[in-house]
Amino acid sequence: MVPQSQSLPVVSSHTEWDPLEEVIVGVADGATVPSWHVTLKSTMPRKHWGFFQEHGGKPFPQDMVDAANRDLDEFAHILEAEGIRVRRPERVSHTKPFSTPDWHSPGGLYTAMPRDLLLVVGDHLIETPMPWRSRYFEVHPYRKLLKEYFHAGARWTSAPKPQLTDESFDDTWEVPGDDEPMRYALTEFEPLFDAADFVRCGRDLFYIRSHVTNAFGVEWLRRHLGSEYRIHELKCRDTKPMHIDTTFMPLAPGKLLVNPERVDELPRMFKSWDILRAPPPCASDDLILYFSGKWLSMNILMLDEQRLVVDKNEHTLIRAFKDWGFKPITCNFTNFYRLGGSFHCATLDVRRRGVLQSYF
Ligand code: DAV
Repeated sequence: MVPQSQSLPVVSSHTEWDPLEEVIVGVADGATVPSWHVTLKSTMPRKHWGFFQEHGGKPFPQDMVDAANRDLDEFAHILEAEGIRVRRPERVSHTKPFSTPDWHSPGGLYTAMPRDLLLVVGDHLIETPMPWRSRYFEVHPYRKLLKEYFHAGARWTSAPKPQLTDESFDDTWEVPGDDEPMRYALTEFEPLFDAADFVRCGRDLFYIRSHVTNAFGVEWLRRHLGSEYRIHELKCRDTKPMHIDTTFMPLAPGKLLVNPERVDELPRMFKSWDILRAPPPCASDDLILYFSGKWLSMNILMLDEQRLVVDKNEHTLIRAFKDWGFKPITCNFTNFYRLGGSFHCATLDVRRRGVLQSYF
């Protein structure tokens, strides 16, 4: 039996698919080009390296921000029409420079992707130790909401604040050749991870090692969550991994969406699950994606075990979802894609109706 929402803590979400009740949707306002660093070199498309090198610290053009905000507002209205409470962070500029005793950043990034910096596991609400220096203060526009959730009873923690000195990064990192083993741009100097490298299936969490998540960070999370949870690594084929949610997306109990270009083998525990291979993305080659590839198509948001939000232009995937028995709801999101994410990245599911259980 699923409990009544009245008895749920204000922050409570165990899976990617339990019925969604409350969600934070990001805003594009104030989006700023992050400054060049080895953590960008290791993750950003090579054809856009020059863009970051040239424009770091400058705001993105206003028309691009406005168009992304139009997509976000359409998305927020769709969620509200489906009966979900939508919350938005504060709209701030990210162009202010900042420093620590060890380094300087000419600006921040954006408030567009709550998925990257906040992790909800059950009733734990965790601010994650992100390795991009430009993102050091990114949680501030969410703090008003976080304090409200705390006052309403949420358990709120922040992982150890990273120092992000040069010791945290392998400055000699180069794109590995075809036969070379994977190397990561992060060292093991301190715990580092982006929340978006993790997905939740009740007592089991899955993650990828990436250029924004090191082993020390995973160990910190494992110990923080304790013996109620099991954390499993997913091996993926990707030379510039950053975030699991364009590679591996659990959709419902027994249903897993995978990126066929990146996933060769799955943990044995998925043997009895339906493995749904995402069809090729439909985005046009003319679409300039500074931060990512086209597999943002897979970055959908489940509203429950059937309803999901998917980009209106991803015709092949929409058809596939229907064939697989889901109820896709379409939304224009191509303008938002340009900031490097889609529906899953742009949201944080604060509360989903459900209880902690094992699906394996
Ligand atoms: O190109 O698949 C997506 C990053 C989503 N936050 C990619 C990276």
